[in-house]
Amino acid sequence: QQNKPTWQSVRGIEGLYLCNDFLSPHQQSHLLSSIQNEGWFDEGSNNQAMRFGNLPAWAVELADSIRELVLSGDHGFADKDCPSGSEGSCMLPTDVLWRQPLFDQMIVNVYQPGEGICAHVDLMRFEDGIAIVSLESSCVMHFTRNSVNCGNENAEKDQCTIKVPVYLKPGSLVILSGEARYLWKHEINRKPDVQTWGGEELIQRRRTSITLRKLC
Ligand code: AKG
Repeated sequence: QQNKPTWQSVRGIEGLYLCNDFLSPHQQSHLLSSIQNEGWFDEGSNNQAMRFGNLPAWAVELADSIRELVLSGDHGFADKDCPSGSEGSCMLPTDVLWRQPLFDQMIVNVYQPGEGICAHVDLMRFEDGIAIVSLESSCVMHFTRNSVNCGNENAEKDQCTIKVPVYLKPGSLVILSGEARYLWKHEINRKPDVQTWGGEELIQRRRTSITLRKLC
């Protein structure tokens, strides 16, 4: 029996929500076989697949379960911790939550040990409300933002940047909305010594992620 999924917000990053136990091990295997059956990665040289418009049935199912989870309202946050416009559902503004379809663009990324993704804010051609599902390997995703108090041009670059690590387990779901989506960059640097959590270096395996977005 799978525990009831629980949400966490990330201190200091408005609009970043993490559900660590979103998918059971069985659901994770089902997703991985669905991806494998698509044949996108049969040639070992491919590490990314992008789909626009109608998504495969398994991805629509995944999107439905994200909406259901956000709607279930069991987030445990005080209203003050939910962005305005989210009216009780907290993790996503109501207009995002009820748009149809919730997502019409998907990227599946496959990372070998040592591989990651550079710091970026997702393109403005995508609407607010982005979901990232992690599979196979844990990793640390870093979020960075320039400090608003850093107007002094002599200040060291490091002093100007706020960097927040977030631990992503296989089966976890991240929602980026509002500031987390528009003002914070996210990156995964899997070079040795960077992927540590609780003082321990993470064991790196192949990692697969599914990113779901909606075109403007
Ligand atoms: C992207 O494809 O833009 C991502 O940020 C992917 C993030 C991930 O792999 O977890």
